[in-house]
Amino acid sequence: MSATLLTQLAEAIATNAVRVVDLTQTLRPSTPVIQLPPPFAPSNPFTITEISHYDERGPGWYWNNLSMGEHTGTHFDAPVHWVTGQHYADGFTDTLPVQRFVAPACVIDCTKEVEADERFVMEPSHIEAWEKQHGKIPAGAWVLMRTGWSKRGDSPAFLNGKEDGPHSPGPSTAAVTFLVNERDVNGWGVEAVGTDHGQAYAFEPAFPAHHLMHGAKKLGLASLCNLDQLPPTGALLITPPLKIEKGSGSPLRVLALVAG
Ligand code: 23J
Ligand code: MN
Repeated sequence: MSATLLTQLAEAIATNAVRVVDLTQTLRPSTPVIQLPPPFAPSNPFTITEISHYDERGPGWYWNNLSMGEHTGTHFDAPVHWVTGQHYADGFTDTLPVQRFVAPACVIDCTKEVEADERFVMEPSHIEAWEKQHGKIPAGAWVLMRTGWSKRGDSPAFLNGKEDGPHSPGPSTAAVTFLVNERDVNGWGVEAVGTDHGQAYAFEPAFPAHHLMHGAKKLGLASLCNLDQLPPTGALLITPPLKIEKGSGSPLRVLALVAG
């Protein structure tokens, strides 16, 4: 390993030969939070209150108190988030190997399909079609589902709750099974509020992106944006969650390094 590799990378970032793309939604009180039906316990929204603002409470400094659920806004799902990943001692935000927070990304563009059907289900056939064009998804890569969903911002259309639950896109059980068993991915990332399809409570198993990914110690990313600024292959993601002791996930800043 040569020192010049990192020197060259620093130079490329400084000159914009390698772009740094922000895949993070702004965290604010209007940030949509996943709504679970009763009897399930709700997650708190994001709140921010001033401690001081160059005033009598602190004349020389500005700072805030924060409160939120771990799974708020652009956030990271750790393996222990799901009951299927509960036994992984190295599956918490504070115990995951940090190498897993730096990994390449494959971006599958489902924008057109989701424009036609907001309940689009991504199947193995979509992954196979992508691989025909862009090559095999390498072990240890993130797979990101680009849908354009982030353009809905903080509006009600982002959660898109209906009488039969949220109408939002996501992967089928077969697609998740393929990515876990046949491709050994690092994790699965989406633009919607959660990694699973809006109707995934009715899939078998329920919530396959959570059940199967986390059961195999894979990671999750939700509420991503700016995926339209990424190439199908070649981006490098930087995704360290907060080091919460025994954390199941956390809001985070997601950055992508993109050459050219
Ligand atoms: C808890 C229960 C169900 C779901 C979720 C959380 C998420 O999507 C999440 O943020 O991990 S579907
Ligand atoms: Mn989550």
